Amino acid sequence: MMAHTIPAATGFLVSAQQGGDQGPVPVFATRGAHETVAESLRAQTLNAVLVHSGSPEGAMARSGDTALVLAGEFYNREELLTLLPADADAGTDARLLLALLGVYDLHAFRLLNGRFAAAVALGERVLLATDHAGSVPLYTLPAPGRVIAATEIKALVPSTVRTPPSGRPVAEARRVRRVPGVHQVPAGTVLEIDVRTGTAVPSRTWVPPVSRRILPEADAADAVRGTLERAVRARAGTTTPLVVLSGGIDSSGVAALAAAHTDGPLDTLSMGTDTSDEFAEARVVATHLGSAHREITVPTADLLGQLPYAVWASESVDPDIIEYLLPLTALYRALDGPARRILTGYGADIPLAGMHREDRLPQLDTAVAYDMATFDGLNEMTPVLSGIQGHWSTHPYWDREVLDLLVPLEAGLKRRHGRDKWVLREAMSTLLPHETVTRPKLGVHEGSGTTSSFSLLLIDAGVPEADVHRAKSLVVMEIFDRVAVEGVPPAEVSTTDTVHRVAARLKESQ
Ligand code: IOT
Ligand code: MG
Repeated sequence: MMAHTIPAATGFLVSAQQGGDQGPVPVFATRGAHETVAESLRAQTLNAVLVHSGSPEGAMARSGDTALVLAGEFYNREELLTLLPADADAGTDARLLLALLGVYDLHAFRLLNGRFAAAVALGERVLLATDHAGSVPLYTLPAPGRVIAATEIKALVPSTVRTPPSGRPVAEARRVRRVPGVHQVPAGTVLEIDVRTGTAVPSRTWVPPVSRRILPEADAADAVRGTLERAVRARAGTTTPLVVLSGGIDSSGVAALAAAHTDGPLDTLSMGTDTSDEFAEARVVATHLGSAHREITVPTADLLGQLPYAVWASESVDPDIIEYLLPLTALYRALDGPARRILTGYGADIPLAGMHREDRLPQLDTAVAYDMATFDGLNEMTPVLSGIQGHWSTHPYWDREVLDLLVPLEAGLKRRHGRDKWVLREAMSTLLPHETVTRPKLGVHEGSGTTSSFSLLLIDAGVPEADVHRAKSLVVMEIFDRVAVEGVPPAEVSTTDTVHRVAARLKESQ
C-alpha cells in the first residue's frame, strides 16, 4: 500500500564515474530511509542513494549496460504501456522508463507526463532529466570522469562532496548561487553528458505553448473539466488523498474532482494564522463535499520563525515565492502521522493569470507569457516542501496535458463576463457551491497574513517601507546561504536575527 501512497523514491543523490566507488555523503531535507545502490556498467559505475519509504527497488532499474534511478512518478502510464509489447517488464515507473529508453533512447523523456527527476547511466553517457515543469528540482556537477547529481543542492555543496571535481559549464542551465560548478537541470530538459569529458548537451522535451487557441465557451469549459478530471484521477493514488484547501476555486476544484474518485469521504485541511484565515470559505466547500475536514492555526510568530524551513526545503531565493511557500511549509510541518498523498491547487494562477487581477486582455496574456517563461528554477512545486514531513504533494494544474490546454486558451476565455479564471470557474460550476465558484482570488500569502507580517517584522527592525521588498530578498538569500550552502540545520537559524542583521546592513549602506 505504501508504494501507492507515495512514490518508491522521493529524492536521490547519484555519482556516475569511470573509476573509483566513493560517492558523496547523502544530505537531504526530504524525510525517508536511505538505500545505497551500486551498479557497475562496462564503462562506468553508478552509485546512488535513494530517499524512500519502504520499497526502494521500485525506484531503480537495470538492464544490460543501462542503469537508472527515478524520484517521483508518471501520470500517463496507461498510454506509455501501449508503446511496449504486452509482456514488457514495466511494473514500476523506473522499469517502464528503462523499457522506453530501450526503444526511444533519450527521446523517451518527450513521452512522459509526470512529476519526477531521473538519472540514467548508459554506455559512456549519463542522462539527467526533469519532468516538463522541472517540478522535482535536479542539480548536477559534471566533471571529466565523474558526474554527480542530486535532487537537493545541499547534497552537492563542497562540504558534502568529499572531493569536489572542478565542474564543466552546462549550456543553457542556471548556476546555483554560491556553489561552484553546480547547475540546475532546466525544466523539461534532458541533459546528455559524456562521462569521459563531463560535456553536457541539453535537449528540450517540453516547451510551454506560445500560440493561442480559439474555442467556443462550452467546448473550452468541457475540455478543462475533462482534462483536469483525468489529471486529478492520475494523482489520487489508491489511498484516500488529502487536499490542502483554501476554499478558492483552484483547490476547491481539485477537491471536488478528487471527492468524485474517492471511496468514502475525502480528507481536506486548511491552515490559518492568529491574524488571518480563510476557514469559513474552506468550510463551505468541505461541507458541500462531505469531506473529513481539519483546520490548523499557526501563530504568526511561529510562521515567520519557519522561514528557514521553507528555504531549506525549496532551496529557492525568490522572496515572493518564499511568501507563498511559507504558509504551506507550516501547514505540512504541522501534519503529523503517516505519509500522505497531498493534492494542491497550486499553479492554476500561472496559466490563467489569476495572480494579476488584470481586466485587460493584452496585459493578461503578457502575464501568462511572462510567467510561463520564468517559472523555471523558482522550485515553487518542489516535493521537498511536504517531503520534510515525509509526505508527497502533487499539482494537477501543472499536469502536462492540463498546461497544454490552459496556457494556449485565448485570453478572453480566462477573463470573461467580469470574472478572472472564467473558464475554470465555468468548468467547476456544477460541482461547487455558487459562492465558491464566484469567490474572488485571495493568495495564500494574503489569506494567511504572511506578506503583511513579514513586512511588519522588517519595518519594526527599522527597514524603510520602500526597501522592504529588497530586504526580504536579502533575508531569504542569507538564510539560503546558511541552510542550503553551509549546512546549518534550519532549527538553528533565526528569522528575527537575520532580519535584524539585514536591517543593520541596509542602514549602514545608506
Ligand atoms: P494560492 O493560489 O493562494 O494557493 C496555492 C494552493 O495552496 C491552493 O490552491 C491550496 O491548495 C493551497 N492553499 C492556499 N491557502 C491555503 C490554506 N489557507 N489552507 C490550506 N491550503 C491552502 C501563489 C498563491 O497565491 O497561492 N501561487 C500561485 C502561483 C505563484 C506565481 N508563480 C509564478 N509566477 N511562477 C498559483 O498559481 O497557485
Ligand atoms: Mg491558487
